[in-house]
Amino acid sequence: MPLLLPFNALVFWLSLLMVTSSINTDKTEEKISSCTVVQYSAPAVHVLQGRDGRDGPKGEKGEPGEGLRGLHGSPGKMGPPGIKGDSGPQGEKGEKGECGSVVTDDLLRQVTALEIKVQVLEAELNRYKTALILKNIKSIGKKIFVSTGKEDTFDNGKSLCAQAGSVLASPMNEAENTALKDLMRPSKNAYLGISDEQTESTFIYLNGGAITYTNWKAGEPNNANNEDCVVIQDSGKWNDISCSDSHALIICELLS
Ligand code: MFB
Ligand code: CA
Repeated sequence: MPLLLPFNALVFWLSLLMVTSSINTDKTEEKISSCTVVQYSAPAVHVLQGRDGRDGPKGEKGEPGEGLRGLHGSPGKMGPPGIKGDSGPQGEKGEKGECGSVVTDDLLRQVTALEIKVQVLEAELNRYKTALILKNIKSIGKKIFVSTGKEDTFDNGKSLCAQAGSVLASPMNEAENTALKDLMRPSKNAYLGISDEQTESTFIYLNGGAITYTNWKAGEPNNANNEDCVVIQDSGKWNDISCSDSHALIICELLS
């Protein structure tokens, strides 16, 4: 029984103490040889080996151990761009630039004068445009129809319009046809930029393209006496007439 062991030990030591204290230590050697040796043997107590006890309470967590150094891992993902570095050292001086224009006070005065002239011209142009619109101009879509106020032959009319960088008017839809009709008053007829001079009965524009819009008067074109040119009448209807034997109002068209 575990409790006996310490008790036995106590008895042993007390016994030993008693014996040693009863011995006079003056004659040390003689005494030692005559020491009564107390052979202590614990009563023969047959102590049975106990079973292992239950596990004790879990100990505190130990310090982390140092495992074996792992193998070198593969490179990780590209990290975010670093913060902007400091400015580098100043670069070398560049090549001399081309000579810039010197803006002098005189140049500024000239520019200002030109700006004033442009403004005057724009105002004058607008006045003429207003006058012409009231008298001889019709703007329709991308076209501007300008009446010369003159009556002439087909060929002379082509030349007159060409002098102003324009061509004889050719309405390509009802809106343009109506604008021409309104512009030609009080004339009775105005030449169009259309004819079948090249191929009888095949009417084409002056640029050679086949016509895409017509507004023939009933019974026309009748090619009476070989009529190869076309006029718009004050009704807005079309008629084929002679290109040279007749005179009609000349109306030109400009692309705006
Ligand atoms: C015809 C016409 C012809 C001439 C003639 C005076 O119509 O087709 O071109 O204008 O009138 C009736
Ligand atoms: Ca005719």
